[in-house]
Amino acid sequence: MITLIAGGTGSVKLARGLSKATEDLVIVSNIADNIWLHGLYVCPDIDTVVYGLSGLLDKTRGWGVINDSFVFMEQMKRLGQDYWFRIGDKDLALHVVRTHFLNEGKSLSWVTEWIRKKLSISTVILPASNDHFETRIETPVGEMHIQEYWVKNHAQLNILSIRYQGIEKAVPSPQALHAIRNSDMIIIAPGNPISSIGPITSIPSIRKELESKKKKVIAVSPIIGNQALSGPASKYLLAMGIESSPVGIASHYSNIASNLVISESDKDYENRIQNYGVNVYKTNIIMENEQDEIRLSDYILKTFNNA
Ligand code: FO1
Repeated sequence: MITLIAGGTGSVKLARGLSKATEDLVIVSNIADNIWLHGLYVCPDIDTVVYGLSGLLDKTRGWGVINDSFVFMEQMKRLGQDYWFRIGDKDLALHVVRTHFLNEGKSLSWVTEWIRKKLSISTVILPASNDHFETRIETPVGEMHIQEYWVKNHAQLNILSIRYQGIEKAVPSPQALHAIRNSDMIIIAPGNPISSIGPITSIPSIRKELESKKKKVIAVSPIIGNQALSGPASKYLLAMGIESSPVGIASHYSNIASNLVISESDKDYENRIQNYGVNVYKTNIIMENEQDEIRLSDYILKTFNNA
C-alpha cells in the first residue's frame, strides 16, 4: 500500500499522477479547511481530490467543477446572504448530499466513500479525521477560519499566529491511521505544509506513526527557491518562523520524513537539507500537464521502490 498525504490544489496534481501510475494508492485528505456555510458542510480539500480524480475539476481555478454556473450564488446574494465563498451549482449538489448523510449520522469517511463510488473513482480517499477541527488564523483584526482569511480577505491581512482549533480532541479516521500504519511508502504531497499537510500530520497518533516510520516517508517540496509552487505557502511558512525554501521544508518535516524531493534548480540547498538528516532527491517537480504529473509520479515510485 502507498499513502499520499494530501490537501488543496497543490496536492491534486500528484494525486492524479500517482492514481494513474499505481492501483495501490490511498489518499489521506486534509479536513481542517472544512467549513459550514448556508447550513451545508463544505469540504474543499476532499472535493478537490474527488473532482481531480473523476475528471470533473476546473483545472484553471484549481477548485470546483468544470463548466459550472453560479446561479445559486447570485440568488443568495440577492437574498442578502454571504457570497464571498463561491459555491457552483453542480458543486452545490455534493454539499447537499454530504450534509444530508452527515445529518443522518453517517461519518465523513462513509460519505466520502459513497461519493467515490458514485463518481467511479478507483483510488480510495480517506478523510484524515471524522471529527471537525479547523485551521484558524489570527490577524490584527481578529481570528478567523482559514477560508475567511484566504477567500474573503484574499490573504491580505498580516498573520499573527495559526492554529488547528479542536485538534487536541480529534482522532484520526481508523482507515487513515490503518493506511499510514500499513503503507510501504508514504508520500507527502507538495501541498501547503501549514494549511494542507500540517493538520493531518499534527493529529497526535498520525504524527507518532509517521515519526516511527520516517525512513519510508517521502516529502515533495512545495517550494522552489523561495517561491511556493501555488497559493500562500510562503506566507504561512514565514508566519510560523519557517524559512520559505526547501531547507525550511526539510527542517519542518525532519521528524516525520527522511526523504525530500526538490527541484534540480535547488541543488545548492542540498548540504543544508542533509544537515537535518534528510536525504535529497533532485528532479523536475513542476507539474503543468498530465505528462508532468505522470513523470513525477513514476520518478517517485521508481526511486523509492528500489530504495
Ligand atoms: N477558493 C477561492 O479562492 N474562492 C472561492 O470562492 C472558492 C470556493 C470554493 C468552493 C468549493 C471548494 O471546494 C473550494 C473553493 N475554493 C475557493 C477553494 C478553497 O478555498 C481552497 O482551495 C482550499 O480550501 C485550499 O486548501
